[in-house]
Amino acid sequence: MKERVFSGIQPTGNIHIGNYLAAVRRWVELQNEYENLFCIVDLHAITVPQDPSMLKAKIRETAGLLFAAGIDPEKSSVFVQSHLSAHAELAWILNCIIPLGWMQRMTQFKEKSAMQRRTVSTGLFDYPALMAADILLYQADLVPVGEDQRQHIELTRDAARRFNAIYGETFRIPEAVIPEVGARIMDLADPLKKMSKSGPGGAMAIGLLDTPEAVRSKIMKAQTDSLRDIRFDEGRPGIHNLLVIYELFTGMARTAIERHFSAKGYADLKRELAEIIIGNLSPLQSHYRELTSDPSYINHLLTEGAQRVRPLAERTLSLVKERMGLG
Ligand code: AQP
Repeated sequence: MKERVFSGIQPTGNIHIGNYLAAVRRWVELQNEYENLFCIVDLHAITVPQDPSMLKAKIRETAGLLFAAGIDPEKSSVFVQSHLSAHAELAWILNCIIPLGWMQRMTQFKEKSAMQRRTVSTGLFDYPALMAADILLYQADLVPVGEDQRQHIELTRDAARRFNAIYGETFRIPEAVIPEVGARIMDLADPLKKMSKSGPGGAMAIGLLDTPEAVRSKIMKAQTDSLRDIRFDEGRPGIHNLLVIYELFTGMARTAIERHFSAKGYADLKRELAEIIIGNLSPLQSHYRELTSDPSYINHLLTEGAQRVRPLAERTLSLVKERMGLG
């Protein structure tokens, strides 16, 4: 039996190179080794306001980009969260066993609610319980994510242990798989914040569908510092971020990168990096255009994905209900 991988992505904004390098590209690499489930988490997306027609389009765009990046529908099930009501049902059940104090510690909610103030929804607060439901529903072993999701996965593990302790062994305890390099690609305008699809820095995130001109313009405007030497130094977040992106796209060793740029300046690094990103995104973009030329094809793959995972979700949900005496 292969171990099971589960991960999700929100259909919000434009998928960026942070999502790609820390999550999507690694999902592609794991495909042969594991059983894979990748979920487009539209119920998470609506924790902040979304335009309905835009959301529908972004769900298809996200799916198209996953397939274009190399997710193989023969090896991986890609599906939409709202196609399976079991996610919301299990989230409600988990709400009833997760202590409020655990949820109040979640830093992502604190950061996001501070930005939204009065418009903040109860759903945004409850986001981690829904994420726990997503993962536990499929009895996932491994959850490959970026660094920003570490705390949510800890909460998922705690919720599963608590449920198992109260009602008997029900959930497998999942493990986060977080890359050593590139787990947190930073925003180009503010390298102290993570690159984000929907956050305030969204305009300076490099989208997988960005044109070469847009990539060049964003990279050339990226914040650096007033020093000159080009080396990996976490104390210099702007230049460090650009070097990490360079490292991940080229696969070069850090020493080789530093040697390569030893007699060059920031403008050279930015110019080269922009061309490397463009070169990496170009085949993905062509593949995306081919895949989406017939819009019904993506819908078909998503329907098939949901059909494949439904029995797994239903099995867990009925076990949970049985254990709790529901129904
Ligand atoms: N900057 C990042 N660097 C590395 N990994 C990242 N991830 C997100 N941002 C970075 C990882 O990508 C996967 C999908 O996450 P998401 O859909 O939540 O993406 P987002 O860019 O974070 O999108 P939003 O809409 O701006 O959402 P918030 O602000 O809620 O996170 C995950 O594995 C994530 O870790």
